[in-house]
Amino acid sequence: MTTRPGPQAAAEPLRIAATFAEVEPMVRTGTDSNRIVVLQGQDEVTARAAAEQGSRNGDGPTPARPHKSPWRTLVVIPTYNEKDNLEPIVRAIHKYLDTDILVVDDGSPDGTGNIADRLAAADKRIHVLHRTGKQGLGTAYIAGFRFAIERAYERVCEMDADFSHAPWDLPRLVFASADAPLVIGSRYVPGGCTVGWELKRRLLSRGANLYTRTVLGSGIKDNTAGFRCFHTAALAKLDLSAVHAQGYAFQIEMAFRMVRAGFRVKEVPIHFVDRRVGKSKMDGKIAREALLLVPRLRGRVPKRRLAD
Ligand SMILES: Nc1nc2c(ncn2[C@@H]2O[C@H](COP(=O)(O)OP(=O)(O)O)[C@@H](O)[C@H]2O)c(=O)[nH]1
Ligand SMILES: [Mg+2]
Repeated sequence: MTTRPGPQAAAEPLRIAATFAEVEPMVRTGTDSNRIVVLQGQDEVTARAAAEQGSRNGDGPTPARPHKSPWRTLVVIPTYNEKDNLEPIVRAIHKYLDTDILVVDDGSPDGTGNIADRLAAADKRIHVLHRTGKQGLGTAYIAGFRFAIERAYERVCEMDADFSHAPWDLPRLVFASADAPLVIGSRYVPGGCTVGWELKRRLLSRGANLYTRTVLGSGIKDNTAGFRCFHTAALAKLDLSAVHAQGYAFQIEMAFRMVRAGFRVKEVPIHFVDRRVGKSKMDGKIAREALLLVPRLRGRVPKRRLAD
């Protein structure tokens, strides 16, 4: 399903959920997560007032204070030319979740790396990894995963810099990870959708997922999604040096490796919104990599149970 937010959607009243667990059935049955105030221990009057204020400011249903993750969590944000997005997304994340953040910048010509350094100098929860030249999303995430494993984080999340992934959905993913080593913010389960993408991009994403589902048969509905939360302990058991994909096929490959290793994968619905500013790095080369790699994964990825 693809929808555009109409005037009615904006006028919908805020709904209250006592916990993140209560949010999920609401979103599955059609409530936009930006209309839900999650108490998770905060008192209702204060929480509602903060969320209403946040919604008026265009920041979504901000909590009165950021939610606390039950686990030591690192959010990895890969960046390439995201100078107008990086600081706003980092601030937005910290409104919703008290978490560490790692920016993996590939020497962005627009100076995103300098912005990341400035943010890191001002907040010890923010870290930066500078790499030389554009090396692809996949290798950026692998570097982020290794950073998380080495520093004993319990959860590592993937998130784009461009506001396609809503900051209010990040704590949903983290809380949903209680019983699943991989949680995917999914556009293709009931309650999920894309907003604002042109037909060509919609068909490409739908086609890639139909193709992947048919070839791999792993049961995952949104294989290319880049909004995820992993248990670091599960990643540490995988052979990360064996991961082939460099571009977006990386997302397909990681999900498949988790399934083959016997880890539970859970999809929670999200509304994916087209990027606010800047340009997509999606190109023909990235699509071709996925087309060629997917059939090979069946032979390459070991079917060896690593889950307890
Ligand atoms: N470090 C790094 N980040 C990248 C690279 N390619 C894309 N990104 C980042 O990955 C995220 C997703 O890319 P984007 O262009 O928005 O892809 P789209 O949402 O599929 O159109 C954004 O935060 C990009 O800045 C890369 O080669 N290296
Ligand atoms: Mg994007």
